[in-house]
Amino acid sequence: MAEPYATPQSVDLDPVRLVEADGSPTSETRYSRDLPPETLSWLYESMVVTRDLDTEFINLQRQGELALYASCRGQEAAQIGAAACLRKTDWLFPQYREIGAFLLRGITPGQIGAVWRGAWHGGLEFTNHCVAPIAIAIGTHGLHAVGAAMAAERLGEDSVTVAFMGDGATSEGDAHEAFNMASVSKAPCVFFIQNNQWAISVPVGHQMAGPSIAHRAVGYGMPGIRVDGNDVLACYAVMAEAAERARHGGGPTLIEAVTYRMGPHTTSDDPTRYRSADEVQDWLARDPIARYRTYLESVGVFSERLQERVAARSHRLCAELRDAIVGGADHDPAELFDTVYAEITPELARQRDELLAELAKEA
Ligand SMILES: Cc1ncc(C[n+]2csc(CCOP(=O)(O)OP(=O)(O)O)c2C)c(N)n1
Ligand SMILES: [Mg+2]
Repeated sequence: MAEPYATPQSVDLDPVRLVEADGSPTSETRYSRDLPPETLSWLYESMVVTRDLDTEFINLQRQGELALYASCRGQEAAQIGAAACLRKTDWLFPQYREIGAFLLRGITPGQIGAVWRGAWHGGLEFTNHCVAPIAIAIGTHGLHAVGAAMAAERLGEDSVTVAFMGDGATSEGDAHEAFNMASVSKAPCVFFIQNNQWAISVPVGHQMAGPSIAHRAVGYGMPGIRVDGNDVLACYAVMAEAAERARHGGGPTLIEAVTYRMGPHTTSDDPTRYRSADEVQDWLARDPIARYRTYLESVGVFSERLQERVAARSHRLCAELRDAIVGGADHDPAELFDTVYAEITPELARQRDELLAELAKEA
């Protein structure tokens, strides 16, 4: 007789929400809003600092200091909520837009800036903070996250891995291999899909025929959950639950954080060519930071002192970024070849020598 299959999961289309767009608490009871005041303020600080640094990145790109930048404006709650409840030893596998998560891990603005300036090879320092280098090749890093989770388990570690992926990434074959592999091997991995409604100019509705991204989890036999990605407390609670399950042998979870990319895809994109001003306005009214600030005011956690502290940190980090980028020394391009393999191959050595010879001619 065939093995019995797992009982199908059901997925609620209504996202988990703890704070309404107007800042008032919802009637949700499965998840808790009760975090210590210091944690509540820290989440706020992290979101605002992320947004301010994001703006500085855009300014630097406009001033010709960076070729390209992908803004995370609008997605601060999703990223901060998801990353803040994890342990520092849990590995993050980012796509490229996760500035908030990078900052939470202690990656410096200059280190993030070097990646966007193309001055360093993909942010190798990120790995010192248990963050994999960014994955521009869409969808590939889901598999890395699953492999790392399976390895951690075999080594007897109780860490989890989190793959941050976009809605568009879930249209890639690699993502589905990752979902399946994670599920059948019960890997301690969480797929955190930021559904920001767009994959460059392709709306999410053109990418799948199913009811939601979270529903895809059903076919793979893992829990799928939709969460309001503009609600930092809901993202925190849902990720905390999924990470806990993964850490204790319960296998992977697919979380769909429903959010919005407020800016263009990257600084090279003009979104007015494919989306309406009304749509953008509609989402601006659901701004994750304004909503959370109103909530903090209502529970007596917001203060002038908090605001001043946040502004001072933003100022310091933006200055740090600017100092690192403008007139900052570039890394030695020869290093590009040193970290591909433990020992350089003859072909890479040939390419390195060719590059150095060309650079010497230019000097
Ligand atoms: C394998 C691959 N195909 C195509 C691209 C070009 N590309 C870059 S970003 C992107 C859209 C990704 O959308 P999504 O996963 O929703 O992430 P978002 O940019 O919205 O955060 C595409 C198609 C790529 N980088 N890699
Ligand atoms: Mg997207």
